[in-house]
Amino acid sequence: MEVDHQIAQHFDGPGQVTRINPLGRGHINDTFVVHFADGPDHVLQRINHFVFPRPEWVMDNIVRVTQHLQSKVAHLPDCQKRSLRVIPTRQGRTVHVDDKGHYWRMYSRLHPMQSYEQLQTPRQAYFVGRSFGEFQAQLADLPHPRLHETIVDFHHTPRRLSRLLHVAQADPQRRRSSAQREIDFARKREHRVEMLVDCQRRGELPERITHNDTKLNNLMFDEAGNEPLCVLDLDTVMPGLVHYDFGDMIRTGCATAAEDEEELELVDFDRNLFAGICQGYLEAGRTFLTPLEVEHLAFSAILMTLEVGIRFLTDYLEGDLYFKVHHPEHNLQRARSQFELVRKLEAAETELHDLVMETWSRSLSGEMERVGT
Ligand code: GN1
Ligand code: MG
Repeated sequence: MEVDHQIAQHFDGPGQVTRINPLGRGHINDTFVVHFADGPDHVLQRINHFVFPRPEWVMDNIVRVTQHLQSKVAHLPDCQKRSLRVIPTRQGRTVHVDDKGHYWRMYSRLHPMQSYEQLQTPRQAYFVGRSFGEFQAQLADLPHPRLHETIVDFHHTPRRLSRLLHVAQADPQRRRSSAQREIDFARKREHRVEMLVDCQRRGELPERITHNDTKLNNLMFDEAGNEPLCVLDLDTVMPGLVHYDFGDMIRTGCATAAEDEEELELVDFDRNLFAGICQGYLEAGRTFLTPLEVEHLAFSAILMTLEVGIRFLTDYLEGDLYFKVHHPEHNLQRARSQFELVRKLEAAETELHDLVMETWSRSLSGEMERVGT
């Protein structure tokens, strides 16, 4: 997609735009890097308006969250690399709306840094867990009012499943026959999807501010790729359960294969990476997590993996309206790969739960040793 330089010129960047190139691998927004004649590169994004019906709410949240995070890291070295910074338009607004009604925003570019599609070492995994745990801890005292829900019921798994079954019934694209096995896979887990929302309804799990999209590639590591510095993709930072972040971290941070892996025998998770994430997360979460939150962490890895599989499958049946796809079967392939990962996690559920609980008691008694040092 070509972007008119005029769009970038609406923002308060460093002078004349020279080039705009595509960037990143997100499934939702369109992302570009903007080069300027006399200043550092910036990131330009077109917010997916179909996915985020109220882009101005997204930006309200992001401005509050990034300012709060900046205040928390101001004393650290490289503090300007540790949080996103929104670049306003020349009129002082957080978004530019073009003549076609598309919403655009700009960030300063965090450079040079790198993100991962797959982790290599338990030490990296430890840092991933710690980073997202610290992210939750840093936002715990964000002043009122409550953040906007940028996507309503984003992680309401029971509603995600009912929607899948409804779409499967209607079968608008005549794709159901090719996905029957996957639909049955999801339906068979109907009795498990209520667990977290039920606990929350009963007041057993507290609402917190969570990231809600803790995909591994939403974390920027330093140039050497050792230590994460900055959490990206703040569009879904809103009220949620800690499990949404922990679960998605495990789904993407411990996987041995790509999210859309076609060869299902390659799909599994790595126990050492699981242990690393767990240790980092619980160490950061020691100050705020409740015992019941910890109790459900292992399960959340299964639930979040199942949920995203359900979402991919629903989108396949609806004709790929939500996630970007590279071929017509892509969402089905993603769903298959995620459901295979669900199978593997389910088979190890007790073991993973025990590991979480042991790590938690060690972290409470201060017995943590550094991973991989
Ligand atoms: C989307 O934007 P990206 O690619 O980080 C999606 C997540 C999914 C993820 C699956 C707003 O995240 O919920 O888990 O794809 N984001 C939104 O890869 O729906
Ligand atoms: Mg995203």
